[in-house]
Amino acid sequence: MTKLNTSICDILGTRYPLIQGGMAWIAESTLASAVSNAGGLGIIAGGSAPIDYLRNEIRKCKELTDKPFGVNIMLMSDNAEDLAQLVIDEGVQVVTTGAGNPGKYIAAWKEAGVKVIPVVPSVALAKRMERSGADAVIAEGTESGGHIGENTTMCLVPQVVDALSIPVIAAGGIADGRGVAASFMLGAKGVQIGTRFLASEECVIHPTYKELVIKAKDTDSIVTGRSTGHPCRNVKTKLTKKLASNEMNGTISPDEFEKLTVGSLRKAVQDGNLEEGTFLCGSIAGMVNEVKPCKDIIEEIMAQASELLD
Ligand code: TUI
Repeated sequence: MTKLNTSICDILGTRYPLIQGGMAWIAESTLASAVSNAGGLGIIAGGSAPIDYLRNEIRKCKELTDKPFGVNIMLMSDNAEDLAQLVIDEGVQVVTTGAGNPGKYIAAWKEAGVKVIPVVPSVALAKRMERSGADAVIAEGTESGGHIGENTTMCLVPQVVDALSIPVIAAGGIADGRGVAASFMLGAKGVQIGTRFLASEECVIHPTYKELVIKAKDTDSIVTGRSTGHPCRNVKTKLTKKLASNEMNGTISPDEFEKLTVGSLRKAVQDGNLEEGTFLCGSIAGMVNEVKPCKDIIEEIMAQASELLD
């Protein structure tokens, strides 16, 4: 059986080269510890949460696993600087970042011995991250859920691999062993998976959210927020269809869009509110059809990838 033990396992201190996506409002200590206990790297999402919430989740995760786990810093958050310091103070082993350039934090993280793995949507930012001392990068294609760049996983990953000496982790559109094997063929040394874990037993989102992901077909994701410069991929619902079409025909201004969507992810995750919630998901949701424990998800993915790579 092909060993999937790569340089990413050495950097993360994990059995498998697999990182769980840092999904804001979703990825907390229950999910992160389940992924870490199953041999991947669980991630707690900082999102735009208050610092006390994140500190508490980090401490809970330490109780739930003795394996390494990480924290995602969402750089558009007003309190990103405080959260960036918190991961140092709490001795978190790995930090991933999203929605911006984490350059100004990298030296302090490295000094504290934190492994730094920024999400990048382009070769240009990937090169800057390597120069700034990142340990690896996550090249995330537009198939991903949430805030996205323009390039696809298939095009982005090999170009980032060619441009960098540090290892590259592929993300966007990966939910089974075929996606992992394909990522390896593109030169990636690991994968980040988000949407598949939405339909895990340990993911503590509203049942309506899980049901939407499980029922989604291949054509059931939609991008909103293009007019604001912050495009986000969601489950297609009455609300997201209306938002996208209003943006397209100019009947909603960026300001009105922001007003309508503020707090909408929380409404999806906690309340399952179909009228006002935005249910972020990747375009691979069509392939996610069953809720399972994280351990089963990870073992099935890795066994299939290993067999294919053989
Ligand atoms: O960050 C994500 N996914 C997210 S963050 C989020 S919360 C949010 N909600 C609404 C608007 C904005 C954020 C929900 N989902 N994925 C990682 C990711 N990072 N995707 C794209 C990027 C990215 C984009 C631009 C990373 C760096 C970047 O750099 C711009 C620059 O400053 O060079």
